[in-house]
Amino acid sequence: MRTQVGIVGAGPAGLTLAMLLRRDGIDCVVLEARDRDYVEKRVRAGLLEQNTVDLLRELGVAGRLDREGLEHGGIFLRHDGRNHYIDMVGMTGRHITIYGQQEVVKDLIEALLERGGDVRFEVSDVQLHEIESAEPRITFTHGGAEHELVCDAIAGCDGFHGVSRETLGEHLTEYEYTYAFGWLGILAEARPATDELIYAWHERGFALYTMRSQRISRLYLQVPVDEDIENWPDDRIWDELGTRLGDVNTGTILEKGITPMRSFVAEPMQRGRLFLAGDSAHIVPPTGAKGLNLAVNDVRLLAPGLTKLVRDGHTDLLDGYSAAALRRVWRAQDFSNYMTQMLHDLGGGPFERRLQLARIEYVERSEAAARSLAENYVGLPAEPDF
Ligand code: FAS
Ligand code: PHB
Repeated sequence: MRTQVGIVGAGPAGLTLAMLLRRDGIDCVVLEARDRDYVEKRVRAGLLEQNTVDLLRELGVAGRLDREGLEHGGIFLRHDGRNHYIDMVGMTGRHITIYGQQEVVKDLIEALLERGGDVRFEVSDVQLHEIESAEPRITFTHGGAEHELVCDAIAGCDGFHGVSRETLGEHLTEYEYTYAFGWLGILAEARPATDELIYAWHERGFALYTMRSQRISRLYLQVPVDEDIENWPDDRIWDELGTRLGDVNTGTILEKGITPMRSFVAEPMQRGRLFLAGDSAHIVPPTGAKGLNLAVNDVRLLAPGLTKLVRDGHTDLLDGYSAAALRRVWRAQDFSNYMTQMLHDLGGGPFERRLQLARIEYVERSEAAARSLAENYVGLPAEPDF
């Protein structure tokens, strides 16, 4: 088979890229290991920056987002039983929107297929070949048969455990930082007791109150990284959330799981005709809610370069892709680390805990500190090279 851009992975990065390329009349095929039902039900992120919402609107896939998404103007920082409001729209003019990642993925798949897009689910044995040639190839198995896809370029949007970064192996410099704790996250049939997110500093550890709708709450607790979910029966989870967050509405827990926390960046995000985007190149701790938004930002920067390559064979735009994407990746790494360091029990003892409270109180008191947090949280404006 022949296509112009081969895309590995049907997550937010791969699907948004396919929409951008098809809008430019560029032919592409998306290869996804899981089945459609699985990727449309996989619970992950839930917070969209203004840039991400703007791009989804521009692509004409924000109808349901605009109807069902919850637009927020700020967040609460909580400690010592008090909530302090950070008025982000007041300070930046920009909003964040709560809308589940699986809903974004569902909307993108529906729109892509409606517009004649080519998404192959349940592929396996994906291998990338001759990525340094002008005709890189992808071999894979689908429907019990082996296939070969010849492309002008390949986009590796297959997440942290995918095959794309592996293919670049020794050519990459990897930066990694692992936290000694994780997040126990729950999805619950319970009306959120807050209209906007609460990030809580508590001597027993961090907690986050977020939601998916007026009926569905999403809550997170800091737990040791090697914690066993079996040790957390539902009532213990609700007790601990109540202790750290104060007023919490309980309900049926629909889903619970523990996610490790790490920061990871692979550089450069391209080699030859293979371009990494999203979690395949970088992971951020979810405290800054940047994961999904960075994936979308990467492909916003990548698409024009791929279009130019296909149309006139020039790589000048693509040559600057990695540097541009990494500028925002490191900005997000720094911000996510800042939020994680300020709000979690890092195990450093009472002096460190007291320092954290001093940092939070500085954000509460100083317009400059609050504005810096706000502009990073809502996402710095999108630019051609950032
Ligand atoms: P994805 O991982 O979303 O998509 C990659 C796709 O590639 C997957 O569908 C996978 O099945 C497919 N794939 C993998 N290997 C393949 C192969 N060899 N062949 C074909 N297909 C292959 N971010 C937040 O901001 N807030 C959160 O609360 C949050 N929670 C998270 C919880 C978990 C458990 C995880 C893992 C991440 C979470 N994130 C969160 C971050 C998350 O949102 C990611 O940043 C986002 O999914 C990145 O999107 P993609 O880069 O498209 O990768
Ligand atoms: C979520 O809604 O899942 C969410 C929101 C903000 C975060 C992390 C997760 O920082």
